[in-house]
Amino acid sequence: MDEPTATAEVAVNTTDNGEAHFNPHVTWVETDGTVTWVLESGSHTATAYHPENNQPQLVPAGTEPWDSGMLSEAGETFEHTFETEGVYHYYCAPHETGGMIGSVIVGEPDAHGQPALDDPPEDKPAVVREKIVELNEMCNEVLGHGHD
Ligand SMILES: [Cu+2]
Repeated sequence: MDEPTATAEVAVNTTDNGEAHFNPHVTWVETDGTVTWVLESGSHTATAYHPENNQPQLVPAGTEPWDSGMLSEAGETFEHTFETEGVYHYYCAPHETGGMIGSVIVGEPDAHGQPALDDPPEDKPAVVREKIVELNEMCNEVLGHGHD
């Protein structure tokens, strides 16, 4: 990924060996950009880590929550427009604990001060924490904020 785009698509699927994925894991759009999730297979959601979704806040402060609800028909889509620069983590409700978690980067935020990029929530299972650490590394790489 070289630069953010105005719109982006994320494929949502269950592979033949049963693994559930958001593809790509990290999506990068401009401020006011729109992400469209497209269900390819399986039954999944795309749900923000937001207090209003009964989750820790892994999105920028003051932003609206989103939740696709269950997508279960191939070709079904859900879209969300991101008005605030920052890093947003989201998950699939039935498969979060299988590590089905993804990220949206909006604009070119300073990596510091992004709740999403903090250490993962301590009350989450190890699989979820590991996935968030992995996503944070990918996000930091996109933002040119590698390890010191
Ligand atoms: Cu899923």
